[in-house]
Amino acid sequence: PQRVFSGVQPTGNLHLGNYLGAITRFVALQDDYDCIYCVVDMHAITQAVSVWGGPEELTKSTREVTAAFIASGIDPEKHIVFNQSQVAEHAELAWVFNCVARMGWLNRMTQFKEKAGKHRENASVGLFAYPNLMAADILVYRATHVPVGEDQKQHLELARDIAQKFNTDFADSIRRVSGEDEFFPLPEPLIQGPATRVMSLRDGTKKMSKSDPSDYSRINLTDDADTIAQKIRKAKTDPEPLPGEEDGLEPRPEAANLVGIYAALADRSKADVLAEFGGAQFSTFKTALADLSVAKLAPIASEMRRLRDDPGYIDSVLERGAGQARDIAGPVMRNVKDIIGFLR
Ligand code: AQP
Repeated sequence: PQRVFSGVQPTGNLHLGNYLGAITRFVALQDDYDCIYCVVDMHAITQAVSVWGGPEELTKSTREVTAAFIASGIDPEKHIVFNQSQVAEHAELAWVFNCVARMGWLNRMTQFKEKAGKHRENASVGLFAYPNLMAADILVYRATHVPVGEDQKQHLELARDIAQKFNTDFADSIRRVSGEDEFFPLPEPLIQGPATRVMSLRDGTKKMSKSDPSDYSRINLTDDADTIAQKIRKAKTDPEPLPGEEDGLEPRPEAANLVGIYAALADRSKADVLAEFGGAQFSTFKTALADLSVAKLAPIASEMRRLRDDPGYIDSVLERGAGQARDIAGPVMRNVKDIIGFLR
């Protein structure tokens, strides 16, 4: 089978957007692909220490994302689950990619602009080079498919550009070393379904995000039933009842978001959800959405709590996964060195 790679940052507040946009897809791909799911702790430190919370918080969040993976149904016995910093090849290949990618390519990345904000001079070099590390994460396993939310699409296109430039720049050497025409595959994004972009509950034009200062903007995977219900009750809406057709959602970002969340959680299409709730008031729809959210998320939260009490188990999963990851990344990186001409 073909290989899938994807990652989630351990930066706290794992939310419904991460769950629907990423983790549920990771789960769904397990039958058809060899999957590598990574807690990308080296990406987490690209932002200010105050954002990722410092050493204790990073360790805790790394275990928490791992617990969320397992609680959501990722099977670490069948697939590889590990944290990025345990496999040195990620950083090694990222350096090579720093020298393949062009400044102009990275200058176009909208996530850097959003995260660096107005004070770009104060952003870390790592935040700027983040997409190069992400390309290395994927390509060090020569992964072909990458399930991500829509916000990561631009980064994935950059990974393809890097793979292509490497393949072209070193074409002769690649043929000599590996006998292939192309060393790196061009990885494809897997972005489908009704919730590829879950928006903030306070503002339907902003994506739901870990770093939003308002906790009411997101549903955290660890929220209890009352908190989930309250956040949905308070979610921003407009005064109109729900439309009967999808077209009617277009000028109404908050309504579109809540319907999209419902559809994704229920594994139904938006049209199907609107066929049921079209004409209903938000109060009615929000009650149904809260009930559905609690039904889907409460078992995950309780399994995460159980796993939290067993950090030894989580750590052993990550250690074993890292060993398996190294077994794949090591030979690829040795080939890369030979292709470039690094003596070893
Ligand atoms: N709102 C979202 N809707 C759908 N998918 C989302 N993802 C994130 N937010 C949404 C997807 O979750 C995966 C892991 O994301 P990440 O933690 O590695 O990084 P991120 O995208 O930076 O997450 P946040 O919550 O948006 O963090 P901050 O606040 O730091 O910007 C990815 O596949 C992503 O697409």
